[in-house]
Amino acid sequence: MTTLFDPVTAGDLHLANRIVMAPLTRNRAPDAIPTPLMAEYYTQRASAGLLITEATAICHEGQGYADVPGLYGTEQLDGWKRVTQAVHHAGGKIVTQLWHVGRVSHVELQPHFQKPVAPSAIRANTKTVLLKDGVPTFVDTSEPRALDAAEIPGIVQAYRHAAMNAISAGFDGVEIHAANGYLIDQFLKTGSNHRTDDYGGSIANRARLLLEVVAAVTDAIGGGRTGIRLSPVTPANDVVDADPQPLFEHVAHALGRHGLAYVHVIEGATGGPRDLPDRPFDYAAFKAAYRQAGGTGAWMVNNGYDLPLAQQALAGGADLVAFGRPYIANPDLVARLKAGGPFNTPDKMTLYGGGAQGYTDYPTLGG
Ligand code: 8OZ
Repeated sequence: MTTLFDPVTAGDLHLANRIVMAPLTRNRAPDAIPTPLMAEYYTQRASAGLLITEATAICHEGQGYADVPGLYGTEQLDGWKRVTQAVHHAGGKIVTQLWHVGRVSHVELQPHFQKPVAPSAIRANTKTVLLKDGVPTFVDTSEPRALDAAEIPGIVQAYRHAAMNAISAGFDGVEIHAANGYLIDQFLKTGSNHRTDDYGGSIANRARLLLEVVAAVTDAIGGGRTGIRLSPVTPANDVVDADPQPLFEHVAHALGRHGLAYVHVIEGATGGPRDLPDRPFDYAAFKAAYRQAGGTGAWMVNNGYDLPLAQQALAGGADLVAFGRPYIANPDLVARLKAGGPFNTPDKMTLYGGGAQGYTDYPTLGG
């Protein structure tokens, strides 16, 4: 029987085990520049088969929260080089998550205080985080403006460029963040996309931006170094689709052709219930659509997993299991899962922003 501790190959990525550190926003990168403390944090967790960095903005317009990192400036890339070198030195593998927040932003975070961009000029009923006198403060997102179709090639180009930057900064690959109500997910779903051009209306049109981004990134760095994160039914950041099953089966089918390293699926509500009675979804049919289309990437599952549920997922055909909250407080999660625990509990007060406290100071087993 396959266990979480067995090695696996995901595209070009040869992973020592099937335990993945999920992307976790921690807001500790002032001026969007990764710090030496971040290098320490990721290195502490390098025994994971794969580390996925916190969501990282591909361009200034893609920024939506205070002190999240970027992948578009020289100093940002120098900061990431320190992270990837330290993780590789510790024997780990690390990909970065390519992020454009779309409408989940605030004018204060945008170039020249401009409106955030979105498929349609519909405000997300959600909060973002600004720093007020250094204190993280939740605020409503700003009213966005609808992107002109002529601007979309520039956005696709920003993803391509960020993917190339990621490789030059030493990452083993990238994960395209197409989940959780950010730009790509806003285009996918009917609640946030009211466009009447080639990027709105039909399923094929709403999936067009996602597939253009996948084509550009895989063309730039290779499908074997590219993963994608999807959340078919999450209500995170106020997204909803009227009929997610055919939408995501279309996406899965189209992804099958791109030779991706992995597909990363958030089951249910991000960080919340796995089963949503008002948003039913057949994940097995979604995966079958991907395999039927020739998709050979690793299938990565996420949301609320513990050891028994993870083993059940592997027995059911998943290849990788991503752990989010457990990785906040357990840098040696692999060893702890192997030992059957115990597990440290994360401190909610130090999740977003701050320094070493609640970040790099969680103890390992026996130390
Ligand atoms: C928590 C806080 C801010 C951003 C996501 C990037 O949900 C995030 C995020 C999570 O994907």
